[in-house]
Amino acid sequence: MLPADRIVRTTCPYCGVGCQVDLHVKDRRIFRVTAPFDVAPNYGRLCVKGRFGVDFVHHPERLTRPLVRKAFGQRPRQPVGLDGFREASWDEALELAADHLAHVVRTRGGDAIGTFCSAKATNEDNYVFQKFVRAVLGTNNVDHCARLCHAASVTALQMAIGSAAMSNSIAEMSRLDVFLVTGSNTSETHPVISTFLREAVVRRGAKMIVVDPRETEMTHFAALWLRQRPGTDVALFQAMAHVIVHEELYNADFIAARTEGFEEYAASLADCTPEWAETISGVPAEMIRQAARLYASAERAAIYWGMGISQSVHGTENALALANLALLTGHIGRPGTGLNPLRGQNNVQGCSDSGGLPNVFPGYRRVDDPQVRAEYEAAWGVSLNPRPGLTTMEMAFAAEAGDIVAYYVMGEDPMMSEPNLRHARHIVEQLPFLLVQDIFLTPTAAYADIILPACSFAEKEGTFTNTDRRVQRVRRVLDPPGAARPDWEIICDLAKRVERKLGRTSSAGFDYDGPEAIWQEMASLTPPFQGITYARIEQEGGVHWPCPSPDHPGTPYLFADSFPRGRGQFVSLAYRPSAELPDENYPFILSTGRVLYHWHGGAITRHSGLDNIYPEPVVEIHPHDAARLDIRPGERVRVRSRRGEIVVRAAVTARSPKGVVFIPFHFAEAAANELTLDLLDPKAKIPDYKVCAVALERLSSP
Ligand SMILES: Nc1nc2c(c(=O)[nH]1)N[C@H]1C(S)=C(S)[C@@H](COP(=O)(O)OP(=O)(O)OC[C@H]3O[C@@H](n4cnc5c(=O)[nH]c(N)nc54)[C@H](O)[C@@H]3O)O[C@H]1N2
Ligand SMILES: Nc1nc2c(c(=O)[nH]1)N[C@H]1C(S)=C(S)[C@@H](COP(=O)(O)OP(=O)(O)OC[C@H]3O[C@@H](n4cnc5c(=O)[nH]c(N)nc54)[C@H](O)[C@@H]3O)O[C@H]1N2
Ligand code: SF4
Ligand SMILES: [Mo]
Repeated sequence: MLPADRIVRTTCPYCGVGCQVDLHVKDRRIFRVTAPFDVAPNYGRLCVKGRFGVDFVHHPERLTRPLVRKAFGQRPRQPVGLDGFREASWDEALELAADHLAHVVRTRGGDAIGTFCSAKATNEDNYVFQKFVRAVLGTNNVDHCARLCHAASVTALQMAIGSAAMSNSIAEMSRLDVFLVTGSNTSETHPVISTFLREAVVRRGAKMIVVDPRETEMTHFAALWLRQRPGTDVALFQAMAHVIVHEELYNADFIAARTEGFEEYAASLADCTPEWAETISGVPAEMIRQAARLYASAERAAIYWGMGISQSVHGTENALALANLALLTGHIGRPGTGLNPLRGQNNVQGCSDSGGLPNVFPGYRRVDDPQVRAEYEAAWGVSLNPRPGLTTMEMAFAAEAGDIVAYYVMGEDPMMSEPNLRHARHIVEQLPFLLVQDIFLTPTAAYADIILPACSFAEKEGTFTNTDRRVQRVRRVLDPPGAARPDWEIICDLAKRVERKLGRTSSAGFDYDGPEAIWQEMASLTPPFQGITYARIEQEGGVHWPCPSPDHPGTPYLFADSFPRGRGQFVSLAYRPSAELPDENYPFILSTGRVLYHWHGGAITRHSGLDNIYPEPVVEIHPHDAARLDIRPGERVRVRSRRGEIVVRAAVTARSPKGVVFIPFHFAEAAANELTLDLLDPKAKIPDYKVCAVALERLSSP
């Protein structure tokens, strides 16, 4: 083994588990990744991405210079490769970008600009990003991929209890008693968490209930696996609630002390019998009863969920159905109980916490609350726009209508991650100005007028906040490639130039010594962070917010005494079918999602060694359906929806149920989002990535 020049402790850049890693560096290359065995949250464990997937930082295609489109200003804009851009100095690129943004602010107002911050970037990057957007551009149009992710969970939990963060810590997982996992392919998407969950089952005899249409590694460890038809969760969970009410398995003391709306809600369940739910979901009524009894009569029971719940046109109702179960049984507010939306990106929790949302400042304080706004106006020395901004998909629709004329996209790849890509592309082709800040030339950057090259996690300092609200450090291990700069530094430079061009006499403040100073400013304005400092993270490895003062220990589990909204609110629900169901022309349900080795649009994993392990997309087809269509394993198949088509090879497997095909959305050459539907959940504005209708046709032999 080579002796390392340096070993630097930092946080894995992939998923929300937030594993602590030691990067071993020799001759300016990371040649080995290990995990400290004595540190939370992973205690020595890593998945394949953390262990072998961080080599993307060394990829020769990393962006190293600011780039300006050669055909600057031509419409419709076409996607171009590197040869469609010319290199520019930072000064030229930022002046040009600032000119365009300032021009829009002057002529149309800041609300004509749409911005996307990044769940891949640090808290500090995102704090200055939203500060720039609100204080300089004068709009609240700032959002990020959380909208395409747990938006429905957030909306539902706000309604039910007033806070959307995961209630429990990762540390509690291996001591669980009974727990329900639904809509989460945990072993591929939160792999280290899945090892703690499985440990609870294997070592401690915990009982896991899995509710998922698709077979995953988790289903192999389940005491009960309820395999519902996609999109039928509300019926199934309402029936579980029906059983709990009718068999009087609910927690009357908890309901009386800590909830409201029980009577009305209980009455609304009258017709939601397990037999009714069986006709809708296909899950045998008896299994629904067993699941209800197991969950309700446990001493402690927790619920974990992912995108199968959230990414639906009735995602808010799905998540409310789960919240109702926890309120009925009082399985919340004690260790080993609770409601846990597993957060996906390394810093999606932190990006939201740091104000990367259209309706709130950092710490979820509303932009339309005059008192809160006054605090920020005083701190930043500017007057602020009181109107909540637009969400991700609303910005796209506003751009289509011509109400938004410029986009600033930092660390997101909407031309891979948004639904119905043909439509999404059409919007971007017409957009007057597109500024992208990324580490690779992504399908989105290919449309940019100007590309700003950013540092990756390995080249900058800062913090990420993982899924259990633990604020952890990101440390610089490498020099930036070429002229790339940390995101926060780029934003500050751009912000000052826009301020100058707008003729502002004083600045909202973009001169920071570094990320620590940014953290201090954010924490001073955000009560739940006030006890968290870099020095403390250094000592403790990480601190769970809320942590309101330096002597506060941090909060690993929430809601011990009360909910942020006071009492927990029961919400009556009605089952509604999915927005697009199979028919004669499009006879299959398409479900999209993830595989272990890849990340979203593939920007980073396809520039890593992981791409050799899983080099191409497949469509999973049930053997019964494959036989009917005469499709053999490995054959090329055309998959069509009302919106587009792609060609992929067939993987014949019973993992997905009959009539349902699954395609991962990581591959630009056959992007699943060419097919998906851009209808939204009316409350949370999240699209349905889990149910749309497609047709399959065999093309040829492999
Ligand atoms: N390897 C890898 N890991 C990742 C990511 C990645 O891209 N790659 N992304 C990260 C991000 S941002 C996120 S949000 C998480 C997502 O993590 P997950 O939510 O675990 O990821 P998905 O693949 O979207 O899987 C969703 C699950 O929902 C199930 N499902 C489908 N339809 C339904 C339904 O109607 N009801 C229910 N109850 N379930 C259904 C699917 O069968 C699948 O098991 O993963 C994070 N981790
Ligand atoms: N069909 C389908 N579509 C989906 C989903 C699905 O299940 N099915 N899931 C949705 C979900 S849950 C999510 S979260 C979204 C994710 O959607 P996106 O957030 O758009 O996807 P990523 O590919 O993670 O984009 C991150 C970008 O940041 C860049 N990057 C990495 N590190 C840095 C950095 O430090 N600085 C900067 N500036 N850039 C950086 C990467 O190169 C990449 O281009 O996709 C959504 N889309
Ligand atoms: S589980 Fe998540 S945080 Fe941990 S190593 Fe894997 S991708 Fe990284
Ligand atoms: Mo996500």
